[in-house]
Amino acid sequence: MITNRLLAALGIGMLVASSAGVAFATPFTPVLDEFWIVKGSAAAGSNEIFRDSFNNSVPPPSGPDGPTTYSLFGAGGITSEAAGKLTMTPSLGAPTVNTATYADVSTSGTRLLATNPANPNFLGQASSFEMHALYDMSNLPTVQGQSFGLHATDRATGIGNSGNNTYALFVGVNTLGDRVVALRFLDYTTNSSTVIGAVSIESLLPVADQVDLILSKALGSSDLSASYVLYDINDTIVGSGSLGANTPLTIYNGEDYIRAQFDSTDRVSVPEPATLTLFGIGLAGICFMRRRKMPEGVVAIRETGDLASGFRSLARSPSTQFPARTCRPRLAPACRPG
Ligand SMILES: [Ca+2]
Ligand SMILES: [Ca+2]
Repeated sequence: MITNRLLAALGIGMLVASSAGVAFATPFTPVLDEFWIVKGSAAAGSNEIFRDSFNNSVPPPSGPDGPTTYSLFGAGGITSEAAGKLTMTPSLGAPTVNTATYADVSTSGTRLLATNPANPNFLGQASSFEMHALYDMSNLPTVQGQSFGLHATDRATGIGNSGNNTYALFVGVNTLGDRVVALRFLDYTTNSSTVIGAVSIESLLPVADQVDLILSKALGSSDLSASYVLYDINDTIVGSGSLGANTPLTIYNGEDYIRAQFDSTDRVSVPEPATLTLFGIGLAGICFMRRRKMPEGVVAIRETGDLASGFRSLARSPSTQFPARTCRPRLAPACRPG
């Protein structure tokens, strides 16, 4: 049954979305080249359980597992799939976080993984896995609030199918205006988020063609690892590193499994002072409705893409060489695991 509260929330939400999506003259349109998951380890033998190369011109929610491969958030922000590239326009997505002066608008796709522990696709604590999002570096964020990235979110059956935290590995812009690879922790228990680490990649931008964002987990561990690899046009590694190496990236707190999500966010200005109150009420209503009617794979608080909060206090993670555990997919299919 559609309640008055839902109608009010939806109506104001649409007003916000339509009036807020005009903040930047040139829309931010990040491009995702590939999204894949490998289960297992080099020692135990690995198996690629999922890969979307975005090469059939049918955009998400369709994917390799059929027409409902993904759960979409902000579906309007998925703007095209062509020639092996998924282009997003997050300003056309859904508003998520706001202050008095801005709103973050995002779009995301969450792969609907198997929920049965017996299924080989199940990403439980007992398994080891890597999830990858390979982004094109031609469409980069230019201002704070714009980002593209990879999220790992825990899920639990029996408690509303939601866990208590997410790790977001993304390319964004810091307070100095530098492009960075950053790692953010989202805590749904305290409804807060923290930047764990960020590394500037500004000096590599002239040669970087693609960035592989990787969230992985070792066998039996409760913690994730976050890393990235930058490639040039000849698929030579020009930069790599890890984030949060000195911080336990604990994600299993008794939850059952992990889901992988690609995500992009843009920032739009809040239109009129007179509408701020309605804006807040509308978003609160939407959040409330989402909290109660949250589709699988969608979480109530989200990465803002804003590196300002907590950025001064973050410790730069040591830049370590990332071991080449899987071949770069687009040029070396023969090297793919499994
Ligand atoms: Ca497709
Ligand atoms: Ca957790």
